[in-house]
Amino acid sequence: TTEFGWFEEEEEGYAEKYRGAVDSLKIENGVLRRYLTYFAALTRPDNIVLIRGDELEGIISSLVSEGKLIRLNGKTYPNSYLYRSDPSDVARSEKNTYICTPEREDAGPTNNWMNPADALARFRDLARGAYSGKTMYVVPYILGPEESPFAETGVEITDNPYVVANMMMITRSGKRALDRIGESTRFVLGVHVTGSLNPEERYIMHLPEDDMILSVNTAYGGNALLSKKCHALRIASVHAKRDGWMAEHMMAIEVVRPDGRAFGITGAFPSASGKTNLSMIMPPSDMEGWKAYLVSDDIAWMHSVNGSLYAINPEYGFFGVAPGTNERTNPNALDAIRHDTIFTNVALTDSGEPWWEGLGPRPPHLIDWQGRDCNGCEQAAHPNSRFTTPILNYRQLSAKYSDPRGLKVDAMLFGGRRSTLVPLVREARNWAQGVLFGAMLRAETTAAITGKVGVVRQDPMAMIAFCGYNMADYFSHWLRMGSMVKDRPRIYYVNWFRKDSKGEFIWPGFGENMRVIEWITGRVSGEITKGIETPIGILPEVDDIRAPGVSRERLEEILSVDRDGWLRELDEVEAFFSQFGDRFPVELRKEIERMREGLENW
Ligand code: GTP
Ligand code: SPV
Ligand code: MN
Repeated sequence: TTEFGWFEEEEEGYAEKYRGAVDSLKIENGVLRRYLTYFAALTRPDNIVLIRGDELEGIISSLVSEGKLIRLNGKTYPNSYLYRSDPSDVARSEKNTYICTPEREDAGPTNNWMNPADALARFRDLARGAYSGKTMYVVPYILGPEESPFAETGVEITDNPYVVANMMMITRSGKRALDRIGESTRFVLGVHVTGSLNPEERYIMHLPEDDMILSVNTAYGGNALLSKKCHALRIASVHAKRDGWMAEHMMAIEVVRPDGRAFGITGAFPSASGKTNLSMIMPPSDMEGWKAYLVSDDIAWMHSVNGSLYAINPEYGFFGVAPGTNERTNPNALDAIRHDTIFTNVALTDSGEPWWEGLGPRPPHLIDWQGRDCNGCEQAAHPNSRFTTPILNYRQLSAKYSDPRGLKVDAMLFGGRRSTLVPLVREARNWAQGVLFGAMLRAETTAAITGKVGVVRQDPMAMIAFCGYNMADYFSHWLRMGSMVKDRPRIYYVNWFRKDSKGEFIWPGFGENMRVIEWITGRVSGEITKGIETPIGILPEVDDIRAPGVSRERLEEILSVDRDGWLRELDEVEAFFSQFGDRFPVELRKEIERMREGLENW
């Protein structure tokens, strides 16, 4: 992190007052001490608490006694709690999220942009005195296995104990992180101010050149848990481009077949589109001997090692979508969230248990996510309600999770919600076409982001909201990674979300997705050589997808190519790409032309 010279006179007076408090924390890192002094002088807390690692219990019990956390049924959900966020603050808000670079072009046309100096000025106005009467918490954290050379460190400053509790669950935090930071200046600083929660004055600002994140007037998820989307994706993506690796919005699993052969698979799907569920997949009962172990449910950092690509999970816990989770769709998640879990914005039953749409039969009486009596109300849990659970609670964790090098990646998936057009699965002919698959990712929007639900939007690599720099350069970086890695993973595009004319899902999804993975392992291992070569990639022969629950007719429908539909899709994709002008890579343009020509002659 670069040192900064923006102490203002006004804060300088307060700085004197806080210098002693900061010194008493005995932090050896001089840059961090200066930051803490400055931000304390700006926000003016009553006291400062440095998180060392054993504070979680105390923070939770004080939240409980203040009535901010509700203790759930101790028999069925031991050490678990319900939190209700402000109703105006229930999802990531992309319109308030900014990449702050000196040049607008470096943020690119798909990010909101602000000049770093303006971002700091705005933050100072909104944050001044905002911690008064409160505690300033300092949370040092590590992203990645502690022993990994690929791990990064960060420090989040916040006035919000709910944020601290979540950060302590989803990152490796406390003394071990501070020790790892040592005297290094290479840590990311996040400053979070709960503030008024006024959505009109909400800002989530990223300053990649300073390794700094400033977040104000929100306390929800990815807006406030700054290690997650802000550091591990937006800031890390800038590091990754600079240093030749990949910070991706991907789940990662190790799939082991009955013959003992293991495959590393990563997958990028937009928010609330199936990453966590796929990462926790339970193979269907007739696929005896198939196993899936989790490495990551949301973010993968991938590095080239001896010519292969390896994925680590920067996180230490889940912040997963609750609705839709049940004994059939995701038994492994249900098992993990049965203890030591914070639920946010779910409904509450009369027996003190959490409830959400899709969990099972609706109890006769519920309290909804806003704490109101729910008599016949339409929605009891918020559609973006979530669980925060330590990853060590998860029963099928891969040994690769703690491996400093991570999981070797054999296949990468892209996908998203598309009720029409996009086939169940297709394989890219080569890396460049695979990059085009990712760049062409378009999906129906979900409740994970504030705004309209169900509209198709372009979301390249599921990174539209998370790439910390110009997305055209990001595409070039993907292409470059293809030449850096010799043993390149194969790239696939999947779609679990095709619907029939009645609006029902055609593909059963969840555990059944293992049948698509079975085909992928056959392709990767070279056992399945036949496939249908089409301009949009290689599709499986219908007989090569073993899906007892889906009729042949319906399977054929989701494994076909709608030529005219794809030509229209290409028009829309190209209209999206046109905003990048000359910065858009030539190689990718060639791939588009090849696909278009192929379709025209198809
Ligand atoms: P974020 O955590 O927001 O990044 O989302 P995610 O990508 O992890 O999505 P998640 O796995 O939590 O799934 C979101 C919603 O999609 C849940 O309601 C799931 O039940 C549903 N879902 C996940 N996988 C499938 C599937 O294969 N088929 C269908 N029909 N729904 C699915
Ligand atoms: C997402 O929206 O992509 C999430 C939830 O995973 S949040 O952590 O709020 O970003
Ligand atoms: Mn998720």
